[in-house]
Amino acid sequence: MSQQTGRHRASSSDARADPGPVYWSEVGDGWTENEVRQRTKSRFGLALAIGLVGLVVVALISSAVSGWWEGSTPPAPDGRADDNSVDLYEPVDGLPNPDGSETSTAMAIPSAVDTPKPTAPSRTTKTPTPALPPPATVTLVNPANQSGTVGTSTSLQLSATDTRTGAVFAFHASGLPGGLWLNSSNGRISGTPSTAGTYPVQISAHDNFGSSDSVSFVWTIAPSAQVCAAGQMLGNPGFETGSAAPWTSTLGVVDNSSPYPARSGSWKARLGGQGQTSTARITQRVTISGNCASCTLSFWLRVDTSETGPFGHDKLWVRVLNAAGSSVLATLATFDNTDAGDYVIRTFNVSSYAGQTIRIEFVATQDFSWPTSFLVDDAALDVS
Ligand SMILES: [Ca+2]
Ligand SMILES: [Ca+2]
Repeated sequence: MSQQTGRHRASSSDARADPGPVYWSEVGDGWTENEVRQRTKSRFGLALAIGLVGLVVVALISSAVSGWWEGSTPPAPDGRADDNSVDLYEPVDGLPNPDGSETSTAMAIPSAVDTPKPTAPSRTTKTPTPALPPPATVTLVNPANQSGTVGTSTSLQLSATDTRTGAVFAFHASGLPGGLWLNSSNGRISGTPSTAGTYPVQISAHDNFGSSDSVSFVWTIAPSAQVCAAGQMLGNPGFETGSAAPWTSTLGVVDNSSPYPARSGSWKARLGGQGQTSTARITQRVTISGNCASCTLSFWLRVDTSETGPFGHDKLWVRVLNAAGSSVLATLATFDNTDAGDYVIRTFNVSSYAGQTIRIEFVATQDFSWPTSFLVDDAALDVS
């Protein structure tokens, strides 16, 4: 049940005036009926204090007002209970209204003066903030290390994914081997490598949302496939120039002296024969063609010696050194004074050095007495 309260509009100083209509709030102005009554009595007390004009009149007002309030629990004047309106109510008091339109009936002033109570403003629905699109994350697939060959066309397709749909990628690359280029739109690297080498490559993919990813890999480009240039690779193989080049030797190795015969022509390499402690050497650097299936080193060797015993005192080594001559890759053979005899061809398979630059070396040592001469002639490095 709604609480009904009222407020009196009449001026207490106008003792003879009709108190006028009463605003009858059916709901919610915070006054209880008793409070209204109490306020009315206070007004009555105030009128008593200031009004010596006439106790009778005051009493009449008091009587009228209190008479109305006392025991009066009128229905909603407009007959619409609990409609949350404010009604004007003219109590039956027999006094003229302030505007002279005294009515002595208990009729409610029609609800034409009803003023609907303002309703609480409805809570407006907050416009939802549009959801942020999901973050875009680019993942660029690492193509792993690549290899290629100079002169041989190649291609590599880059691939990227994005967490957002509708991504459009732009690819970039740095450090590509010469001769290769990247199509930044479709991510395809293609071309023909021009220079052998090892290339650290960095690639990246950028999407249209501002995200990117990058990866690195190594692209190794091998020299162009070589064809074996068949033939004999050594220069001045029979020493007939009368000097060492392109061999490199210690002094006096290239020799045409007698009684040490050449195997062919007039010249040969003579290592040792001094009869005192010494070392003689002759080497030649040579590059063996790649892709040669067969590589054979050969030379003719004659050993003349003054040694007579069964022991090797004076020696000859035939070796393969690296290009710089700083390390021994292989010792092909070792001879000594016990191998004394006329020219015999000696052959060695050096196919494992195809495609490399090596040094062929003959080196001989002598002990302190009884000389031994190692005569080398008609050397050859045949490849095919
Ligand atoms: Ca010769
Ligand atoms: Ca000796």
